[in-house]
Amino acid sequence: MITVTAMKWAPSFAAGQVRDHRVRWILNEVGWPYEVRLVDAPTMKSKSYRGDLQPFGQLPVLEEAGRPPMFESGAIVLDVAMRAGRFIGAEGTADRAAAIQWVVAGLNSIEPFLFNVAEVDYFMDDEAAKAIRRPVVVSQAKVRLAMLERALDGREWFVGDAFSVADLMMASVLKIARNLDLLSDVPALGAWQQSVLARPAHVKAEQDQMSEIARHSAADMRYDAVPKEA
Ligand SMILES: N[C@@H](CCC(=O)N[C@@H](CS)C(=O)NCC(=O)O)C(=O)O
Repeated sequence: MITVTAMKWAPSFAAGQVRDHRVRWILNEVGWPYEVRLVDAPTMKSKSYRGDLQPFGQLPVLEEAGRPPMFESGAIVLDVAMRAGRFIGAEGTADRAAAIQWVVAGLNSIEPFLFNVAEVDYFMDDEAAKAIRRPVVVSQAKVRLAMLERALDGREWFVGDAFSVADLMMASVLKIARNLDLLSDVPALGAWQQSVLARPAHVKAEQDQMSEIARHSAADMRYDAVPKEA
């Protein structure tokens, strides 16, 4: 049996977007059953978790009997798709290379720009510093999103003529942009994302994560019990 690690609770801006939703999504797409292990902050930050599961004290982690545990949501999505032989093109083909390329582009060339805006909106307290930084990072993110919309060029899928991990990862990454209202200038990209997120495998992944979060509270994360050295 596969186990996916997820947070007991997350703040409302993150509910439905915590990165384990990507792992649940690909597992739902390929039809592999899995269990979810909900963890709190002291567990994630513990020496044993970092030593055995995720060196940075984060999630998701995919655990599976007979295999070493795996971290990094992008790596897990790629690995599951390759092992299932679905949604990633055949081995050695140009479609597989392009699918991998777009997964990495989502994580490496789009997500950091969106995260810069998220950091300002969700984590910066200094209002004066925020007022200076926000327009800069919003503008940079919007330029990137416009480039992405041009690259998609009205196609239904990023690679070939079918849904692939490229679409999964890009639509997942763009959830941050939707939450931050950054998609208004790229309506075609926004509409494309909506259609990909409507896939039942994603809807279930998101709903499952959100309902687990709704059943818990911030106190269940026990942030005050995180070991000092973490
Ligand atoms: N690059 C990693 C990022 C993992 C990550 O940032 N996870 C967040 C949840 S989305 C986390 O564990 N946050 C809790 C923390 O850092 O304490 C991945 O894609 O798996």
